[in-house]
Amino acid sequence: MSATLTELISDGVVRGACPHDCPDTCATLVTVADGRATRIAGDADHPVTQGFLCAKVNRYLERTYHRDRLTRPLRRVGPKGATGPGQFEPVSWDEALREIAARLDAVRRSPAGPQAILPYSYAGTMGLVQAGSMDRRFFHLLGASKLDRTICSSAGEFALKMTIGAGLGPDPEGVPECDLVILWGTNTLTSNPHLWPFILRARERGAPLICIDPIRTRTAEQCDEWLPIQPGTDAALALGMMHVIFAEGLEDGDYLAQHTVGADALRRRACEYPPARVAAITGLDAEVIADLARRYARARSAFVRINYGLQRHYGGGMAVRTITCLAALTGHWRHPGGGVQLSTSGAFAYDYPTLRRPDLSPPVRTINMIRLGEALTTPDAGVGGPPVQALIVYNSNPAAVAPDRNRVLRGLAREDLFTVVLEHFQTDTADYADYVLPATTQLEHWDIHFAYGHYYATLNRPAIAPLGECKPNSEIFRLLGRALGLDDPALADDDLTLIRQALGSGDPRLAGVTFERLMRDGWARLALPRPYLPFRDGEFATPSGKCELYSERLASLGYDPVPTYTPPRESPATAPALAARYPLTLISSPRHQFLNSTFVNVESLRRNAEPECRVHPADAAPRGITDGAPVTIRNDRGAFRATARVHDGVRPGVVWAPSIWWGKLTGDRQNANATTAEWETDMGRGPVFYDNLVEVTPV
Ligand SMILES: Nc1nc2c(c(=O)[nH]1)N[C@H]1C(S)=C(S)[C@@H](COP(=O)(O)OP(=O)(O)OC[C@H]3O[C@@H](n4cnc5c(=O)[nH]c(N)nc54)[C@H](O)[C@@H]3O)O[C@H]1N2
Ligand SMILES: Nc1nc2c(c(=O)[nH]1)N[C@H]1C(S)=C(S)[C@@H](COP(=O)(O)OP(=O)(O)OC[C@H]3O[C@@H](n4cnc5c(=O)[nH]c(N)nc54)[C@H](O)[C@@H]3O)O[C@H]1N2
Ligand SMILES: [Mo]
Repeated sequence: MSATLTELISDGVVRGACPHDCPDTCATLVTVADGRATRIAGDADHPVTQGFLCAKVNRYLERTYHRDRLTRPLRRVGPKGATGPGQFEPVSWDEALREIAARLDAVRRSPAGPQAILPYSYAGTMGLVQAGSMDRRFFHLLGASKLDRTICSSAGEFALKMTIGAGLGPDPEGVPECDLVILWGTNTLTSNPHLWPFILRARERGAPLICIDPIRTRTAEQCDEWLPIQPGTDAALALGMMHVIFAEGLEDGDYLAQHTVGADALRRRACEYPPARVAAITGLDAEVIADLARRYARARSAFVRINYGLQRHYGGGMAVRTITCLAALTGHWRHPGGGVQLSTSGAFAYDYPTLRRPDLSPPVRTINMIRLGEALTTPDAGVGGPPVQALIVYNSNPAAVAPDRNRVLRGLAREDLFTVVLEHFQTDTADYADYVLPATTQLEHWDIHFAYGHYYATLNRPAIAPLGECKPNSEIFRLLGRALGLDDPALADDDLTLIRQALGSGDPRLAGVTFERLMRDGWARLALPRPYLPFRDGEFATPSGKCELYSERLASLGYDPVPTYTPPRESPATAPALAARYPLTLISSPRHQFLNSTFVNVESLRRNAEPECRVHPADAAPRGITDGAPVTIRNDRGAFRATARVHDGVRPGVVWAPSIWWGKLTGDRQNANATTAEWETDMGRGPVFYDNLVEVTPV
């Protein structure tokens, strides 16, 4: 593989893809001189990237050439979890691979068997080569436990599947033509900034911008209206809107009749949610709710962007399902920009089965990644079968990002757990590793990307040679496979072969999206109209072919088949006894300058920053919290410290701690996940990071 890799690297401008977990998946241009990357920029010709990168990825070279980059394999010599010099010693790749293989082989051959080995990965890179092919083949052939990768989007994905059949939504390129924008549980300017220019064009043509968020984020500040909803109550708001729409005959009867099933059942359900009741649940005025419903229904083409904020609560799945039904009620799917967008990834018909080869796996148990703490601290891993004895982490930093952090750390600290971490940096997780293996960054390896906020495929070409002894994940798994004596030909495919396999599904949406074209242009639009209106004529990807307002499948799975409001687990209204001790809801959504826990160690992005917590003046005063004072945020699961920012840009009763800090880079070595729970959402087994009651006290 390295032969093709080096042959294709040369000075000049190299086309790539931003690897990060973000809807925008930008097309990048990396300038290389004397083998060193000197500049990274967004491709001005790409219709969504439009020539700019975000605050973080503009610093990608600083991150890549960071003095702390891991460049050699390391073996632990100090105690688990400690940090600093003398913790690890360098070893050769040969030694590291041999020793890791011997340990994994011993687990595999023990009575516990290969299921005692657990992979742990998420979306440090979203590329299919480095995050969804050779890794999977390796673990399947090993017979390791499977990981349910739920930590971000599974509640909403499941809800979309049950309602519209797939992760499809309005094309951003149609957004300028919409006449109303609702940013619902999303901080667009921080987490999806390349959507913003399209929204501004809609506003220039007269579309008002409404933001529904308990926090007055930088996005809410830029909108025309901010509706500070009580967290976790979005489904109730959507049902209240439906109530008004049906009661006033504002629905699109034609679209309902032709392209939905269950309109009558939904109408009956909506009857149960008059604005006065919804006002009591959501904390918004009844008139505001009715007015929102009327403006939404009277719009010809309203663009609703839901993102992940409203999914991080117990009722997150139902919330996504319910809001998604609004667009069918009003027929907004008919027009450019109209509809509800959560994801566009369902259009990327790459050949996932060939990449991942699920057929190579014996029947094994599955462990939900958001229950890592339980999996590592329970004899049967919480699901039955052997305890987890070996953990292989890549593309993720669970010691910082997983819920119930203290339990996760207790698990990672187990002396009898063998842990390998593939990383760029010595993260909180890497501090618990027995071996740390240095991985390449996006500048140093091949990959191919889908997107979840637009309809363009992107190729990533390596711009520079791997730093030091770094290797791509794909290569590390090939080498580990060889060291373990796994000789299946599936482990022999090189990275370019994997890319060609991804493109080889034969699906018409990939027509013309060829390797050669991607090599030339860097990116290509899927073979879809521009803008793409996925449900203009119905054609939903559900069993009925319609938008399933009533879902047989949900009924058979034991769910309410009709959209409903599922309250949060932890809120003053639903858990009054708990709220008497912990009255505030903590939202730990992304900090503008970080990408989950990535970039936290990049100095220019952390300059002068410290963990912060926004508290409303009405909550601060009775607690004696003053602006700038250190506070402790706690509940029964744990505690962390932050500096209070007393600020009216948050709903009273809600506090905001922008995240996700590395524990080791804070004063108390903690972060917001000390307080979050391992509960699963109503659907999709997703996390409930923001369904989290706490108390805040001055230190
Ligand atoms: N800069 C930056 N960009 C990112 C990321 C990052 O860490 N940093 N992370 C990336 C990833 S992995 C993801 S999943 C996305 C996430 O990005 P978003 O989907 O935007 O999700 P969040 O930031 O989790 O939440 C968005 C907003 O939802 C609000 N919110 C919380 N609870 C509720 C609720 O119950 N109802 C409503 N209406 N709003 C609520 C929060 O206050 C927050 O402002 O962003 C991606 N982009
Ligand atoms: N409290 C709280 N917790 C949250 C969230 C929240 O909003 N609040 N958000 C949740 C969400 S939405 C998500 S998606 C998860 C994200 O959780 P993770 O997917 O774990 O994301 P990151 O924290 O960015 O960690 C990714 C790691 O992968 C590494 N990496 C990147 N590229 C490569 C590569 O090519 N090879 C290897 N080996 N490593 C690589 C990076 O260096 C980084 O340390 O966190 C979740 N946790
Ligand atoms: Mo995410």
